Amino acid sequence: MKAYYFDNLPGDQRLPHDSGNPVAADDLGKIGVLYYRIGDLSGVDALAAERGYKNRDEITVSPEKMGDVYEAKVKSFFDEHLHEDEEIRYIRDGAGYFDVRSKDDQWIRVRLEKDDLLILPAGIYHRFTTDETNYIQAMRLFKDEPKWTPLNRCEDLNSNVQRREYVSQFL
Ligand code: KMT
Ligand code: NI
Repeated sequence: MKAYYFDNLPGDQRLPHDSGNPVAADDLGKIGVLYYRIGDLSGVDALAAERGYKNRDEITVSPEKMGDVYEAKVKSFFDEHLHEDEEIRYIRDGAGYFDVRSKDDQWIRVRLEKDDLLILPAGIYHRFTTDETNYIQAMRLFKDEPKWTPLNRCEDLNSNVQRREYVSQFL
């Protein structure tokens, strides 16, 4: 894991866009973003049990796996959005970037690789992209039916329950 402020320069979203201004894991915690490095599935099982997660699946984001829709998928993952559930991702292979909004609404880029696990709280604005290798395999954990419908950023979401809870707890 490596986290830093996004440089906001134009160019391919899959490039690092590293401003050179790092962000510590502790500071991610202050906006509710939790990072763990977990070497084997028993560690994930323990975390899942502790947080009441019963279900999981695996997704591969790559042109090989997704074919013609890959480019469109990667673009849509990169639209700023929130979810009404936590988003837990455990990276099994490859790499990618989750961008999360800081307290002052800047983008913080979090690079994840194999064995990195990230928890994004419900209600945080974020986006995702693959890197230049165009390949990531991730496990997604969920409690029951996943409520991962991406809700794109807009004024109306200011009154969304999960957004309000996130704002009152962390911002
Ligand atoms: C998401 O929520 O945008 C994703 O799960 C992207 C693929 S998983 C690395
Ligand atoms: Ni998301």
